[in-house]
Amino acid sequence: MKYKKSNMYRKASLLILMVLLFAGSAYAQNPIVQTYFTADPAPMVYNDTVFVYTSHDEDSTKANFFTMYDWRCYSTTDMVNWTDHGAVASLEKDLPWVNKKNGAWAVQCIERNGKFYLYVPIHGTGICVLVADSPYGPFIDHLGKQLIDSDHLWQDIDPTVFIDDDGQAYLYWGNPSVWYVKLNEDMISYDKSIGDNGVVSVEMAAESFGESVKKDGTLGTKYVEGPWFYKRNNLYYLIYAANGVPESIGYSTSISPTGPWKYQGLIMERYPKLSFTNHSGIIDYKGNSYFFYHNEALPNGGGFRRSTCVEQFVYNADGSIPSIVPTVEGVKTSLENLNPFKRNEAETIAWSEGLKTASDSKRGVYVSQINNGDYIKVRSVDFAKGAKKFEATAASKTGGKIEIRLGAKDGQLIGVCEIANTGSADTWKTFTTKVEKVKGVHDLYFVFEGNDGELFNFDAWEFGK
Ligand code: FUB
Repeated sequence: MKYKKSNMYRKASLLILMVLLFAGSAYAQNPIVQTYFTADPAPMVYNDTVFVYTSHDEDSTKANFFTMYDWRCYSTTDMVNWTDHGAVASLEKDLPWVNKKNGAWAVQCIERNGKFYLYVPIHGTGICVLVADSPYGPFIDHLGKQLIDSDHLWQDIDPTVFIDDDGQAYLYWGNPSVWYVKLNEDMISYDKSIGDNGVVSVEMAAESFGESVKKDGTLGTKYVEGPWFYKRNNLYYLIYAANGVPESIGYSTSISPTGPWKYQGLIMERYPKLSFTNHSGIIDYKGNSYFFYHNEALPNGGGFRRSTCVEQFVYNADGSIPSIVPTVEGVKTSLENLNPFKRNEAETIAWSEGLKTASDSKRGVYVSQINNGDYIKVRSVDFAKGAKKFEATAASKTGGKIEIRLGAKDGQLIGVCEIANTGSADTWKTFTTKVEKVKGVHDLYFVFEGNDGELFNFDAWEFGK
């Protein structure tokens, strides 16, 4: 009886936990991108902005395996509204010498002296590096060949890069072991005098990466793939996918950038709706710490259709990382309010349903595939002493409407902006409407209305006083 009761309580608490973790919620913030399947998040803080570079799982998976052609970029300054910068590099366009058009796996970008270095693994081919003058690209392949081509082929994936205080940069990578090189200052070559022609193989010891028993009964370590290398308060951290498939996230620390590493335990365990892989990145931003990972929770999601998520956390006093639980709610509080009295990109989104984004060379990225009932939520918009009018830049073959609402998809309606037929889906015009005077901070909803089919493309919006 006692057992039954406690079992019942356990089941009930588990159910409540599941509902809290994964039920659709008005406050859903995870995954942070709903327009595409994005995996392997690699955050970068630059100029007071967080950029997240992601790999990209295609909507339609080929041969029941990873189907990945390009790498995408998103940015935020408030940790809840994310601006889509589109695909910043692709195998087809930027690495034409690579024979395969699939295999654009986990990426990381880093800035050095005003240049941006994008380390991209191509599954089965090695790791390349592309260089740009801006975090948005265009990223150029100056080498025309792999940076890392160590004959580990399948294993040469998941690069992570870090520049130490003394200026020495390190590139770690690997599945199912870890290797590193010491990058030269140009960031596109490395010191060949150490290890095996420059490539150092990290000793995969149980005290460094935790002990695990393999399927064949032999002993190995918990390390699988997806390393993320950084330093905080003079301690070096290597976090990584651990524990076999489905993957958990574990971590090790060292007082030196090249080890020896000491296994510290798991950060994120396996949970339902996480995919069979997990891949993480950690940053400190505006005094807070954030843990990025991926799940498979979007509609039609799966192991090969994953989605980037983020959770805020607090380091323990001794620098250890607490156990982090994946949530739907994600980051609870916006770090700053959004100013509606300037041009805002329509692709700056806290949450959306039914949409995609597209881009062209003149407009950049815009919101596309808008159908009746789709919507965009933008969080923490500060209308200050009041907005009186609204304008939207859109292009349409048919026309439609934008309902402007506050607080919820069916919240207070403050105005309706009619989008007329502009002649084509890339003929852009600005449409204006009066709105009920709004004051203070609100979550803003754009709810799209119209006939069947695609209504219009939406590039930007702005309120007026
Ligand atoms: O996204 C493809 C692969 O899945 C990554 O390289 C691994 O880290 C795993 O997330």
